[in-house]
Amino acid sequence: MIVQELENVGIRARFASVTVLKSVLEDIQALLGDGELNREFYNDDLSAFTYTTPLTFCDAKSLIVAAVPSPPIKVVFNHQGRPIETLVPPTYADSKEVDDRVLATMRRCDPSARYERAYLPVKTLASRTGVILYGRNNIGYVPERGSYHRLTVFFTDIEAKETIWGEKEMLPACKTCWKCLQACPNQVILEERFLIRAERCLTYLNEKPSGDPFPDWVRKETHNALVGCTICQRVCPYNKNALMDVKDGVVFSEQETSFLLGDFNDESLGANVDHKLKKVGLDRSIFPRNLKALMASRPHHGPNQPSTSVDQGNLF
Ligand code: B12
Ligand code: SF4
Ligand code: SF4
Repeated sequence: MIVQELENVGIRARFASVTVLKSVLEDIQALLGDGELNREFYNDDLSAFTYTTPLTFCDAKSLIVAAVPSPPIKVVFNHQGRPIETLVPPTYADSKEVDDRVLATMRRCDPSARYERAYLPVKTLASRTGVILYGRNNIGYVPERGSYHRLTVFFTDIEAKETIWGEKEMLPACKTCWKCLQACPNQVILEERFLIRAERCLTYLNEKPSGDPFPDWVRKETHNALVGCTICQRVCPYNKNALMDVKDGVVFSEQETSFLLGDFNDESLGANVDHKLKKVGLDRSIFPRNLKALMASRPHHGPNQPSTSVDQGNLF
């Protein structure tokens, strides 16, 4: 019933008993044991997951895993008399909105049940429950709908009628395609093994605090989004029918842009800037590094010439 209701609003979802948690932990630990997972990356990004029911919800019986379509967002900065249009890729801006949408649909269906957000490696769960297939780029693809989805997972006290817990599967289209591997600027996607080298991914580097400079081997022309990276999804033929309209986000004035670039130190702008950033799922921690890198990656437009409008071919 819940799965069908979610499907009716365009969300692919599956239930799984909480007994699968042990298996999720084993999947991650096996890669660590084999030495495939980089230890620093594991400590930074994966060590905070907890593979048990929460203390506040010990009698949770199952997990609901969901994939929700997520659009990219346009963010405009004004600098030296010209607008600079940038992109926030899918999944950054809408975490609360996505969770609220899934929760509202579940509550409408079963108001007496309890739901609590879970913090788990959600691609592994979504793959083994059949919500997604893995692309060679290691991103989750909803069959026929593509990769531009945010994944989320909730504990609930509803008993799972059946748990499908299959093997992780690759998108059949990837068997004869290497486009993402060829396009990745940082050689993150490999021929000889499935697991990407996440520690080299542009996203891993540009989500770090701004005080961490990009390593020298990152080419300046490869920066393509305010945070994250869209290259391996944009070149993917399986996504060709999944392109979404870019949603308008926020516009930063000349002063606010200079403030974010660190050129203009007037903390009275801080609250407004923070509010705008929050609207698109960001905060000041990635500034000025990412904006400077993005500006340096663009062809020069001349002093008063406006940049071209967001071109999906270039930016998304
Ligand atoms: C850590 C993390 C990162 C890291 C590492 C990414 C990675 N691939 O692990 C960094 C910072 C690099 C990153 C980057 C991005 N991320 Co990220 N990230 C996460 C996070 C927090 C955990 C992912 C994780 O568990 N990694 C650990 C590895 C070991 O797990 P895994 O990739 O699933 O690996 C499995 C497979 O390799 C499989 N496997 C092993 N061998 C084989 C062999 C075969 C044949 C097969 C099929 C499978 C298989 O086993 C592994 C374990 O089960 C999740 C959120 C969450 N709570 O889960 C978001 C998440 C995965 N990220 C997401 C996104 C969108 C991105 C970016 C596109 C950035 C962006 N937003 O623009 C890039 C994409 C980079 C890429 N090519 O994967 C989305 C993905 C949505 C989707 N449709 O899949 C998530 C789910 C966030 C969300 N809530 O929606 N991310
Ligand atoms: S670009 Fe090709 S290999 Fe990469 S995920 Fe898409 S279909 Fe698979
Ligand atoms: S997100 Fe960018 S850097 Fe990371 S694997 Fe994809 S193309 Fe490579």
